[in-house]
Amino acid sequence: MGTTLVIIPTYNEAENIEPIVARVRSAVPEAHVLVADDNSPDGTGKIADKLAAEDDHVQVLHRKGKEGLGAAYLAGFRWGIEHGYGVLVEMDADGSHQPEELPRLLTALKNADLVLGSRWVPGGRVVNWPKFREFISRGGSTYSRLLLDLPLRDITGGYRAFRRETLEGLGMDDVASQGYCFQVDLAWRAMKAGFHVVEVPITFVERERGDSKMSRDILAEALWRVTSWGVGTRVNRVLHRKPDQGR
Ligand SMILES: Nc1nc2c(ncn2[C@@H]2O[C@H](COP(=O)(O)OP(=O)(O)OP(=O)(O)O)[C@@H](O)[C@H]2O)c(=O)[nH]1
Ligand SMILES: [Mg+2]
Repeated sequence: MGTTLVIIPTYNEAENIEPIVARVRSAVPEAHVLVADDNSPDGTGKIADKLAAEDDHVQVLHRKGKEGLGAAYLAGFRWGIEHGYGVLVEMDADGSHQPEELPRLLTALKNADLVLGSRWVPGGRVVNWPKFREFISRGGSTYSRLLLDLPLRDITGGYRAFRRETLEGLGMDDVASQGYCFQVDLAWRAMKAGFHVVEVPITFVERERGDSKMSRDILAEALWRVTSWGVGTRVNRVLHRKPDQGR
């Protein structure tokens, strides 16, 4: 499948970046790491530079300012594809996505085009997550599943492994979603493009250090985009229905 690049987007993760990179390096020593930092005011980018100077498997993509998770991942994916990586992994910096589970995702990718680390399939779980977060997350996945007709349980999760061909084939160039809905967008595009998407159970651990970037705006973006995609698809289906269909 080629070399794996683990992309870790960061915004103010100074306390988390060093331990997470160390865990990735020891869990999957052959993988490379790309930290995609949005010029974090807390100096995360400088710490990442230090890690990169000490380890040739670690690189840093410095971006000019906070532009959202989606934009950081798209830049990271493009960087990875340009540099010839065969597998591109999404992973949060805050320890919620355990690097020790990455070998299982990579094994599953041998028979898939995209692997989703999933909290909501049998064997998946969340640790220390407040009930309201679980409610929002499960609700978001259920809503997206029903509206977009997706046979997936965890559509908003951000622990994923893509084959490069999947990213090249799902039409990255016009992705505008930024927050959680970026994850829904990519999963939906991959399914629509006919790729084989597989869910692997993970144990998602609530962040212990640093601040959440979750916001009302991010939730609102997900809600309106998913709703408009779902409604748009249904309207299109009705408009383009042939006379003998729908009976
Ligand atoms: N580069 C970049 N990274 C971001 C941005 N927003 C969030 N991130 C990173 O994306 C990952 C996920 O963000 P979190 O704040 O952990 O979001 P969350 O997991 O929903 O929130 P918590 O449950 O509180 O952890 C973390 O590694 C963040 O540092 C951004 O605008 N730019
Ligand atoms: Mg988090």
